[in-house]
Amino acid sequence: MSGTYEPLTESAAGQLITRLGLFSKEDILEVEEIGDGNLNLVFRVTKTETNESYIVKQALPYAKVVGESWPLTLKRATIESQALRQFRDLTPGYVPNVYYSDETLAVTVMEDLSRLDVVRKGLISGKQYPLLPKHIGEFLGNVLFHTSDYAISPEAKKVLAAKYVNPELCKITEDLVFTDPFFNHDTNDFPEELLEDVQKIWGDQSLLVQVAQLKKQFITEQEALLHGDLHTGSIFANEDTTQVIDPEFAFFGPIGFDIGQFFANLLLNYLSDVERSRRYLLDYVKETWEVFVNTYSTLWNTHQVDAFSKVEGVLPFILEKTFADTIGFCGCEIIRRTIGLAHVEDIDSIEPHRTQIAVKKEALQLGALLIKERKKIETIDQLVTIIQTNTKKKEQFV
Ligand code: SR1
Ligand code: MG
Repeated sequence: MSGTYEPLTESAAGQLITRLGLFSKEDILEVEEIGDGNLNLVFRVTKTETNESYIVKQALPYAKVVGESWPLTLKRATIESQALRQFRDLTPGYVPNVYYSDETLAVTVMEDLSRLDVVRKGLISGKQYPLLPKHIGEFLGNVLFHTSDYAISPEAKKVLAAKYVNPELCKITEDLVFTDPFFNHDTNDFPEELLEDVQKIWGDQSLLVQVAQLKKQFITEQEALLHGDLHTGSIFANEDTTQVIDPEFAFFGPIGFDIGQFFANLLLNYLSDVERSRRYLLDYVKETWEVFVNTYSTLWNTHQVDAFSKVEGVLPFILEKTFADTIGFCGCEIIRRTIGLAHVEDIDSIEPHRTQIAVKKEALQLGALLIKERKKIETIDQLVTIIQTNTKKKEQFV
């Protein structure tokens, strides 16, 4: 089916669905480009008679958020469809169905999830998703265990990791999450009222040493298959369902990265509301960690293939390391979403402007604190207390 690459139009997206036999030639189709992310085209193709629909996602050969001056590999579409299928095999309830993928066209055809909310949008509007932490904790526990050296042989793991070599997308994260926000780089984007706080970050040598450690871990540790961009815009949900999408940044890396990115995006939403406590978001952080630990530990005790599985102290060592990494990666994500290239609506939409600035200052302080203190925080309850006692929200809502 492939031919040569060209960006799809709405009518070409509809024709693709018909050619695949998902709808017939007689069907009247409505096609809409609904992509609001940083990188891709996303079409919804709906059969008007029944309202059934499919999503056609296509990678563009450049980063949409910047423009054609930032070329980007189309291979990410193959990584994404491969990862979606892999995640669905490991956690069938939490990932949409992929019906078709084409490497040349950089296209993935998948289940339409528009019956659900994009979690970021829902959280901004004050909605709650009580099962989100359980579902994401189980998703993470399963994927991060089953793709690691503790579940598969070292040979199988290396063969699998080779399928997820994703240098260009990893470079984006290395630059945008771990490097640029910590230096005076032209990709950064922040209001002038933050300059003093930002300069404090750039000049904080002890912070920079810690960020360098985290960046080194991101680059060198191949613990398991990561989603690679697990923010709340990569998750759809309602009160009983959760679906993880968009793993084009997938690669083998340190497992705390996915958990930390998820926590950071919950916390940015937590900080964004200066009128209500949004305590439930701290409960989500706590429950996600607890469910992750339970899921991972159960799999460790029942599916471990490594000789060290029964040695007392090995699992706690892994979990302690992952916890510290999670907190550190969480801090980096909070800082980059506040002053780096790719922002989040949770805090960028705060009005009035002076409140937005106050929240952003708080986010920067919290991010730096988490990075620096990560190895001293021993339990998830301590983490929650530290977040509460180091943000102004505490003063308002206790
Ligand atoms: C140029 S891409 C900017 C950001 O969008 C993606 O969703 C990733 O988070 C990336 O860092
Ligand atoms: Mg994305």
